[in-house]
Amino acid sequence: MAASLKFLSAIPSSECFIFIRNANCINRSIKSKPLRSFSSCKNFFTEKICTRKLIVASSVGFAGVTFAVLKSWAPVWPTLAAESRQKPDFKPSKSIRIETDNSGLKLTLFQFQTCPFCCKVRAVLDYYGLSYDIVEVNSVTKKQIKWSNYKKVPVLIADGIGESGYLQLNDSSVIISVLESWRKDPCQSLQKLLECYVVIESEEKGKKVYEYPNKYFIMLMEKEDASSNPAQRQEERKWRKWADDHLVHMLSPNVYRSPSEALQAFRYFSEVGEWEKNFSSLERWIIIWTGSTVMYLLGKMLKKKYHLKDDVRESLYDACREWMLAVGTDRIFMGGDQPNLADLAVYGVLNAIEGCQAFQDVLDCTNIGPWYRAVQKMVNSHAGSHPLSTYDIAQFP
Ligand SMILES: N[C@@H](CCC(=O)N[C@@H](CS)C(=O)NCC(=O)O)C(=O)O
Repeated sequence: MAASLKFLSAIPSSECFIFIRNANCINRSIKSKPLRSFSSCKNFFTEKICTRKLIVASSVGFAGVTFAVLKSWAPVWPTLAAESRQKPDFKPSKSIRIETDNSGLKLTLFQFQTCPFCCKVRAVLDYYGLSYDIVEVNSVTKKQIKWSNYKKVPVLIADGIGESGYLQLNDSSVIISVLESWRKDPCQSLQKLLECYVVIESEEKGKKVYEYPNKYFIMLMEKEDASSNPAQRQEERKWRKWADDHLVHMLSPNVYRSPSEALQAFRYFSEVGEWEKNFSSLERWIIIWTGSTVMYLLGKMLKKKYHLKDDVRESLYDACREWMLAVGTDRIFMGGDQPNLADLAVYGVLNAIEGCQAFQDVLDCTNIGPWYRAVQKMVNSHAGSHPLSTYDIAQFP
């Protein structure tokens, strides 16, 4: 059983698409220290998937081959709950350098390449033209985030801050809101801004659940935000939440709609996630074939859970059309002439499946294509970079 569940966690990115939010929290307690107080989260599947029976049933047939792969990872398993606090020191798998970036920030993103939450964060970092390093987390061992009590990705590290010498930001929406708040007023320290994002810790069926009730809010402190009005900010928050709570749930049932699509999706994830760096050929082969089979079955379960239409594509199309209706025809982006955080969130989530058949179908059957390409252009050209003069470097970070 443990072996089966562990194996399932070896499915990079696919796990992102089966993100299921815990709804009713009990025994809530507010912690004002957001990030460091986390006790370790357990494996995503063990804490998120309600119908474990399906997972076990699906996995059992693959136990033999899985065991061979897992054997070498077994020593890592018990240490996932370790409370280590030393500064993370990992060789980046990629460094994104933007010449015009004079923010003074030294950022490192711990991520899975095709996780929609990580894609959202990258969209924002790229759009704002911030340089950053990427550490690709091995989703089997998660050894790159072993130093952290928070066991999900994305995690963003800002170096050179505070006693420990680094600041850890967890949760894609918190990361994005902190960066946006700082961008609006770079004189505020990231640390201070992060403290504004209270975490609510609760327990559900014996498991820890963390929520950040104000994660979609931008902290303006005493500053006035002349670039938007309250109605626009409310709209932005609403659609950022929609991207996390609705759009993201369309992905799994769609990319794993049929066995052949699931296989194609896994091959795509393997390619863009550079699995050949993390896995041997045999491991990759096993993960792709076993993972796509399991995810095909899970996709069916998620279709039911989120009440998707019989033809799951229709639900995905509906979501894209709903978004385009919200953007309307009078503006290029929801943010007007420039994408706002809602544009970047929706773009980021869809970007995670760009190489999948489902994405091609969305382009063919909805009117979202021109908007998507327009955001992509803005993101890739770092159109949201600050003019150099607006930074007061002396104040950083
Ligand atoms: N609310 C979080 C969700 C992050 C999340 O679920 N990440 C998945 C990958 S897509 C993960 O790290 N799963 C591993 C695990 O739970 O052990 C966010 O927005 O960052």
